Parts: sequence; C-alpha cells; structure tokens
Amino acid sequence: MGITYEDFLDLEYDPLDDDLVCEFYIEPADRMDWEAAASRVASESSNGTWAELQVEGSVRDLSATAFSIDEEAGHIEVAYPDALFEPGSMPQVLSCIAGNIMGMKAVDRIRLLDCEWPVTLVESFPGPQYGSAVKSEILDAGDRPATATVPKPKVGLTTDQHATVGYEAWTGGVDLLKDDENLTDQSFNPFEDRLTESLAQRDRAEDETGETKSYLLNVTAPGSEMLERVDMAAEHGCEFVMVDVVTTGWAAVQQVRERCERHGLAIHAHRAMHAAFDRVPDHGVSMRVIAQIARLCGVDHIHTGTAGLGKLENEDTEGINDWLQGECHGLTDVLPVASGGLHPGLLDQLLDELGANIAVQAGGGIHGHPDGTHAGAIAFRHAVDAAAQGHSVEDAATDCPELERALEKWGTE
Ligand code: CAP
Ligand code: MG
Repeated sequence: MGITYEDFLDLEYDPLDDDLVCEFYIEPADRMDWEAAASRVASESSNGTWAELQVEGSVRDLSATAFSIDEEAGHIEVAYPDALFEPGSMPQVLSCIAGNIMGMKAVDRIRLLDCEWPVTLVESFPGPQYGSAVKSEILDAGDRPATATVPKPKVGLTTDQHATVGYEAWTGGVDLLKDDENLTDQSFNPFEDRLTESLAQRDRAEDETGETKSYLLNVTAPGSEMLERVDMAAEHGCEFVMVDVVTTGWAAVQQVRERCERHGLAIHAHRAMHAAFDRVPDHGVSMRVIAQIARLCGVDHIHTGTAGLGKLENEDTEGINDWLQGECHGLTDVLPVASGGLHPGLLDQLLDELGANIAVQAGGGIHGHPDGTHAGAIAFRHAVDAAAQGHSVEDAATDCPELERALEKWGTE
C-alpha cells in the first residue's frame, strides 16, 4: 500500500512538543467532505500529492497530520513534524505551510490563521535584537510611545526639502523620521544624499532639543545593493534601517537581519503589500502570522495597524500586538507601530486600545497641520504625552495652541 490522502488525517493525534501546529480556515470545494479537504491540506503542505505513492523507509515521518476539524467555525488544525523544516529558513517554512495549498482546488477558500511555533524551530531563528527596548536603549521615549513621522508627499520632495521636513518634525518633538515605503533611491532624492543631509539635520535637532533623535532610512533594494545600503547607513551613524519586508521577501529580510547584527542596527519593518495576503478575511495569510514571521526573522518594529482608527483596514491590532509582546520561547519582543491616517485627535483612543508600549506614526496628521510640520509635530507629541498619562486630547489642548488647531481641523474621529 502506498501513501494516500487518508494517511494525512488522524483525529486522535496528539501533537508532539516539537511539532509546528497551524490553524487554518477552510471552505471545502463542492463534493469534498471536511475530512477529505483537511487531509489534502496536510498532504500538499508536507510530502503528499494527488497520486498514491509507493515509497519505502522513513519518508512517512515527514508527513503532516490534520488532527482537528471544527466544521461550524470552518477551522482545522494541522501538525507538522520538526524534521520537515530546514532550521532557520523562513522561505522553506512558508513553502510548506503557506505554499501550494493556497491554490488547491480541494478548497474554495483557505486562510492560515495562526501558528504555534515549537521551541526547536524558534531557536533556529535570530529574533529581534532590541524589540521594544529601542524606546530606552536607542531613543528617549521611556514609558510613552515612540513617535515617528513620514514626510508627505510620499515621493517627490527634493533631498533638501525632505531633510528640512525632518528637522522641523524632530524639533517639534518627534523621535523618528521615517522614509516612505516607495522612497528608496530615485533621481529627485538620491539615497546617499538623503542619508547624509537628513543625519546632518538630525544632529542639529539633537543639539537644539537635547533629546535623542533617529532616522528610519529605507534601505529596500534588489540583491546585494540592500546590504550595501545597510553598511552605508551604519557608516554614517544611523541606529535603524527600514525595510519593506513583504515586497522584499523573507530571505532578504533574514540577510538584512544578519548584516544589522554586525552593526548593531535595529530594523523597522514596513508591511506594504501585506493586504494582498490578509485583507480578504476568508483567504490568504493572516496579519497575525505575517507578524509572527517578522518577529522570528528578527525585525524590531512592525506596523500592525491602528485598532480600527485611521484610514486603513485592520485585522485585530490588539491581538497581534499581544502576540508580538508575549512570550515565545525566549524571543525578544517587537515594538508594534500604529500608522495610517492617524492625527492628534485619535491618540487618546488609540492608547486606550493599545497601551503605551508602541510607536505611533503620522504623515498627513503632522504635515497637514494648518500651520505646517513644526506645529503639527508639537501637537502630535503633546497629544501622545498627555494620552500616555491618561488625559484626553481635549484636556491636553487647553495648554497647547498647536493641538487646539489640530483638533479644530480634524476633530477627534
Ligand atoms: C502613513 C503611511 C504608512 C501607512 C502604512 C502612508 O501615512 O506612511 O505607509 O501607515 O500602513 O503612506 O499611508 P499617513 P500600515 O499618516 O499620512 O496615513 O501601517 O497599516 O501598514
Ligand atoms: Mg507610507
């Protein structure tokens, strides 16, 4: 007898400590019962295929097992043996648990919802170097959220305009200047010029404010160019680099993590394109799992949304943040970044939802202030400080005219 789909289903199976357990949402295709669909998911994502295979030896030890089916919720659980995975290779892990199965005809819909990562696999990844400790080890943010801003328009500012916006934001009270996700090395604002001019303004702002300021420089680039940009960032005195982790790909993120360790650089992860995987709620890969992958690969910050406030669709920001900051076999935590349509009028609600151990980021909500970037940064920082101490933004506005103007413009919704 060869290996068939049925061999991948065992509803009595009790996962081993070093199994990777994945929870999926599935909708079986027409004429496919739940057991048949679940066993096909386990088979195609480990070592089975559509045809019965005649093989000898220990090959069965690498098969996954679908061990739980909840038809009402549409959830199944699959346990993967440790030996199926190449230690420390995120691309290989994802080619199993989020690979061919995403397109298989046995299911009309399939979404990887959550993973329980075993200690063996976790220990094969580096995890973050700093995580939320960046707030005190690199920045002066202490118990309040770290604050960041991204110059707007996203692209098109000259290098000089970009660095000037940075100076105004830093001196207004923002900790971090961030590049936008689609700003890398274009002719209107070349990478190296931007790096040197922005850091010169950063140094000026630090002298004037007496606070530590830093720059999230977008090093996203193809091939070895990205590592050269990491080296350049370190040589010029950056403390962070920023990477578009989804468009770049996890193998490249792992390379950057290795290189950043050499320089002691922290990694800010922007997640542009994540919604291609996680926006449709019954298919793809959840943001929760994308965030887990990012933590294992070793980013220090990752965008996780704004708890339903702001301009973008969000998946359970609070639950994702709890995972990123919870225990996972000794991995360092990650500082979640709330961003996307934020303005000062939302900050007390945001902190009520997410607490203060986050970074808050605003583009339009700072540069769109009626009195410009500097005033916008003052308003934003004042609102963050007040919200972190449990005050409403309205109360905080009574002694901050810049915040009052921001609330007049944008309100509190
Ligand atoms: C924010 C932002 C970020 C988004 C990404 C933007 O600008 O720079 O890229 O926050 O979303 O370009 O939209 P605004 P997410 O403050 O002007 O909205 O954090 O959800 O990945
Ligand atoms: Mg952006």
